[in-house]
Amino acid sequence: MISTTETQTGRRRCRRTEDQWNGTRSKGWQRDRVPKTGRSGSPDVVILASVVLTTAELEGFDELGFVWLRGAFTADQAAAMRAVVWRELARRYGIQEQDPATWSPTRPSGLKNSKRHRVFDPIGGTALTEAADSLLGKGCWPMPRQWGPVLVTFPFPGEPWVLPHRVWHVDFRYDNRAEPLFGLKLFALFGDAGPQGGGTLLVSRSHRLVARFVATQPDEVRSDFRRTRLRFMSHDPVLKDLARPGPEPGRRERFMDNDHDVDGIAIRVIELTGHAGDVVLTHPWTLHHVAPNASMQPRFMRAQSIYRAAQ
Ligand SMILES: O=C(O)CCC(=O)C(=O)O
Repeated sequence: MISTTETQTGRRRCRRTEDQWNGTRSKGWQRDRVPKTGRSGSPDVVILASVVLTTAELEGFDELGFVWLRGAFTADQAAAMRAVVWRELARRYGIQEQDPATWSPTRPSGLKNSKRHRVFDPIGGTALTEAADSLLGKGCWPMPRQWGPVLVTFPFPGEPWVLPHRVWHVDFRYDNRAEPLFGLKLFALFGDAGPQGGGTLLVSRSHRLVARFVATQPDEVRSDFRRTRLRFMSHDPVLKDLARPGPEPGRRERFMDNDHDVDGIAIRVIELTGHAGDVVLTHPWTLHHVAPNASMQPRFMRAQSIYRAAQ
């Protein structure tokens, strides 16, 4: 768990402390929060006013590289967001919600009005704020001014779903220090996303692989984003295989139904399926990839990086 402390010089410091809470009763993302111990006498420990993530969730984030905030905003708020986006899709592309024949291009871009529309403000509500406080420390990260690109993926008619290979990536620099946690990547679903319905693909535990790999690289390599990405993806046979063009029989099952051992770290590809209003926070070094949509419905999401404030 992370709390904010004041140093003797008065500078704000964000640090991880031992767990002080045993919040457990789940009601959507909300939980009862009961302080177990209070060591306010210690100069390094400040009892937080509220903490949303349980110990298990924080441990899950450390282990797997992501945490789900189910129902971080409401279905009605998500519906209002989709309405704004459908209006802009109609204006820019002539796309009509009720007519799938008009759902082209598959990944419409440039949805600038929707991007800055205040209807998306609920993404930054209490659930997100408290979870990011738990992970980065209260007061240790600025709230983004908007929620990143509006990512719509329409179904690819008649095309089978295949596990992609080309651009497994992270969005944060490799020359960050691994500790303390230097940011979060947020994925906010504002429409339901079922299996093979365009949900982003993540490699669980990949943040640990990246951290281990970059620690072996000289500074001049780590500061070269492209070079480090290529070196990382080719440094192990499993990752090489993931980045190799498919489809091939069983590739999806191989990577998504089984763990793969990469020198003691068991990775697996998972799909971000969920409901409108769900938010996923990932470690900044969690490897991910855009996915095809083989369902009948568009996938609606926003994705944004959250950065730790400079200390
Ligand atoms: O649209 C998607 O699912 C992929 C998003 C992504 O790769 C990113 O935000 O970095």
